[in-house]
Amino acid sequence: MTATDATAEQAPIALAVVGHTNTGKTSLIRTLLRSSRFGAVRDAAGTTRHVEAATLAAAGQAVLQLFDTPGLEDSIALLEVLQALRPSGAAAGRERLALLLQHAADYPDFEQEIKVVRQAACSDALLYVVDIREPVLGKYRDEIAILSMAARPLIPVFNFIQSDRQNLQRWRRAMADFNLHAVVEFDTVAFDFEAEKRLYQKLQTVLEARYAQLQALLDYRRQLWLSLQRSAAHQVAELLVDIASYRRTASEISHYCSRGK
Ligand SMILES: Nc1nc2c(ncn2[C@@H]2O[C@H](COP(=O)(O)OP(=O)(O)O)[C@@H](O)[C@H]2O)c(=O)[nH]1
Ligand SMILES: [Mg+2]
Repeated sequence: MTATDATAEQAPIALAVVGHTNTGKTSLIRTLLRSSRFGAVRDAAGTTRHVEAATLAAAGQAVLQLFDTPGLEDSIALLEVLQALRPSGAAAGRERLALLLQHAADYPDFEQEIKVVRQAACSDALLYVVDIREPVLGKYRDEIAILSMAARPLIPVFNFIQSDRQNLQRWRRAMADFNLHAVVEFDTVAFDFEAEKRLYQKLQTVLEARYAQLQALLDYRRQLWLSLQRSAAHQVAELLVDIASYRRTASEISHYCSRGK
């Protein structure tokens, strides 16, 4: 291994969080950060307009850099544009994206989408967030076709999983058609650590060179989660003891009763 490889392996892993608008991309990052201050979350299209970054660290060492991106809005038209580009080499998808990025100024209608594909092209892996309440529409298939051109590992993250298990099966089958079998179920609202753990484990399988870094993050986050749970249990226990030991004298009660009449 060269010195450059060793340095590269220590660098944080860049993860682009991508997907259609309003699927919960910003919410996913907020959940991972345990912070409601990151970005803006709203039940409306186009809330995130620019790429924003956040870092997850283990014991002071930055491990993951999460890049929140605007929603892909018009993937059908963008895929047509990309397919009309005629690259000369064998790596057609990557070259098509490179051509689009080189000539970004010629495509003002795709300003948002170009921000997304630019980030995708310079990330180590992509988390493709899906609102599984939606049917598997052509525009979502086109999003995956575009993102695949970045030639980066892509992990679908199924969000809103509390809603409809049947749709989840449909989404699983659709992803399998794209050869995407390493998927994650992650409800950003009804969340537990198991989902976060699985996300890191899936990343370990697609980014093998980063296995140790991700394991350090997983172990660290598990400790954090356990201490959060312990302090929550402690507070609940204190509340129960306070309630159990609460006393009010009979004269006080009769005083309240007579005032209530
Ligand atoms: N019930 C539920 N609501 C969610 C979930 N994820 C996101 N939301 C809501 O969906 C809306 C869009 O989320 P946001 O994170 O802004 O989506 P983005 O446009 O992809 O960044 C917000 O109102 C969120 O509160 C989830 O897992 N469950
Ligand atoms: Mg957003």
